[in-house]
Amino acid sequence: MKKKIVFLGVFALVLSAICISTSFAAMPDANNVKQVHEGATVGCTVCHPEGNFKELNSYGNAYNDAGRSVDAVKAIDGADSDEDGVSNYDEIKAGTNPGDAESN
Ligand SMILES: [Ca+2]
Ligand SMILES: [Ca+2]
Repeated sequence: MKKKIVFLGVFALVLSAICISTSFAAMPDANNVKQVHEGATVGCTVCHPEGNFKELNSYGNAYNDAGRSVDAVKAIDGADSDEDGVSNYDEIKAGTNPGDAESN
């Protein structure tokens, strides 16, 4: 019983470390968006579907294709990556999701 508890504790620690390192890996990208859109609230779901951070949404794909940089954010600002009728720029400024057509 004690071995199972120790195993589960170690497993939880390793899983936490993986989750934290994955989040930090994406932080430069979120910071690139924040640098262009000062004051914007930018989370993981700007580039990833909710609950699936291994995939990219339409905005994440556009940002990735443009080179994952501050210049990439600027280059795709005028586009409407999720085709909901609102530009990426306007969505980020408004706090809606530029990679989710249901959010506008
Ligand atoms: Ca849009
Ligand atoms: Ca949207």
